[in-house]
Amino acid sequence: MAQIALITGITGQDGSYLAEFLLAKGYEVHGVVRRSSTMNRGRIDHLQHANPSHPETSKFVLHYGDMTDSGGLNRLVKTVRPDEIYNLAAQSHVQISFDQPEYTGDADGLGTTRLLEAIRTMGLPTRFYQASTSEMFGLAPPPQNEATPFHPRSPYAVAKLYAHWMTVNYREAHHLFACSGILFNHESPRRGENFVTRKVTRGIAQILSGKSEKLRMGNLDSKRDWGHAQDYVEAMWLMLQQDEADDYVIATGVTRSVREFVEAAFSQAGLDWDRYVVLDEAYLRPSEVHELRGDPSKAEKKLGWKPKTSFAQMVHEMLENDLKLEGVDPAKHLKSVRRVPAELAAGLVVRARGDRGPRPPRSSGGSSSPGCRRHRSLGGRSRRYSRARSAAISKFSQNFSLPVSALSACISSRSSSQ
Ligand code: NAP
Ligand code: G4F
Repeated sequence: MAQIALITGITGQDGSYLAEFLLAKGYEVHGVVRRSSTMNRGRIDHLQHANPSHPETSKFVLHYGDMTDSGGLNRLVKTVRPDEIYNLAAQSHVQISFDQPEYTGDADGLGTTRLLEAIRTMGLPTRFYQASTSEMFGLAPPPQNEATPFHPRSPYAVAKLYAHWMTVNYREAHHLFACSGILFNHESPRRGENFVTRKVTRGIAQILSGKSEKLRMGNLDSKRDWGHAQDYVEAMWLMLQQDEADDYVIATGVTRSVREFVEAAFSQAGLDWDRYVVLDEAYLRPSEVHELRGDPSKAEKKLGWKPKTSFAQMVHEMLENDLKLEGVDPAKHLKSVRRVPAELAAGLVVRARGDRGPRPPRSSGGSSSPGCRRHRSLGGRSRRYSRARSAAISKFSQNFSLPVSALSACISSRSSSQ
């Protein structure tokens, strides 16, 4: 018999990818949707079309519900009797949580308790996944892992921290199979339009289509560890397939500033970001999370999980999608991005900056990564090759969306250490 999963937040970025992932694994997927005056199912329409909507036979069934309504959630858990619940529903925007602190606490915090309590009181063997967040670390210095103390900086992060500890408590007190996935930022073409990455890629598309001239942004100095949402939903599933419930950090291990994201995206579109981006104080937050960089080594070791998509590929995919949505031909504007394993791209940045993250495995030649080996050979040549070297750096920088300065530093440090 097919495994049954219940996903709250199925209309969101992660919910839609997770539903695809579980359907492909043969699951019967049930999703919770909110009533709204306009249909809000663009991310899952294709799944509904592919699965005829007769609840008796369909592998994909949607139910109305809301995280603030315990009666409805109880009924759902009772009727669906899921093997696994993925609790992804949340008011997930950090800045908006400062305007709606009580609602955010209700939906994101108490909503989790309502689900846990439904499982407990019905005595079901349901496995539970809680969508926790790196925002819970807040001011704690990077790298952040499962043992890092929390210091939340927004009503959103405080609500999520409450939900995290409730998940841990139901595991310890009531022996539920309940896991908390502490996921760092993950993006995709399905990312909500008011999160920074999507705002940038949409902004570029609108500039290229002539719809707008400027992109108004907040703090460009904060740093985030950005991965691809499609890679991250696999980690959620893996957590629920283990022998024991536990909590895991899911991240790439590489951090970049918002400015670096902006530079990379504008550069892929052949634009100089300086000409278009302007500061708008409306996007500054009352309290900011300055730097997030996750250490995913526990997930790597215990779940066998690793990110698959490189930063440059992710940015490219998002730009391609948004250009098409604006009627702009990506082939005319986007630089191609070479496919490169995420670890390699990450390793290059780590080495270039010399101060962060897990090192890629050493090769017998003592070099840190194939990428750096390639550069060492360039860097070791005589001065008359310097022009060719600069050209190579520039090309490499464009292909992988890495800053030229960082690559140069990588090469210089490799050369001087030889
Ligand atoms: P998202 O795109 O904002 O999706 C949020 C989902 O929650 C939507 O389906 C939304 O429904 C639903 N929702 C919101 N309030 C609800 C309520 N009161 N009752 C029922 N459903 C409600 O978020 P995401 O990026 O997919 O993230 C998924 C989860 O992971 C969230 O809990 C988020 O906080 C957490 N998380 C995300 C990241 C990240 O970088 N993406 C990182 C760490 C943790 P509507 O479509 O009707 O609005
Ligand atoms: O894209 P953001 O809004 O994401 P944030 O605040 O990191 O939260 C996201 O990731 C969390 C995981 O760590 C999730 F839990 C959460 O649900 C959400 O998915 O902002 C990223 C950074 C911030 O430092 C912000 O101040 O970008 C900065 N920023 C600068 N200008 C901006 C803007 N953020 C937004 N949304 N809009 C701007 O114009």
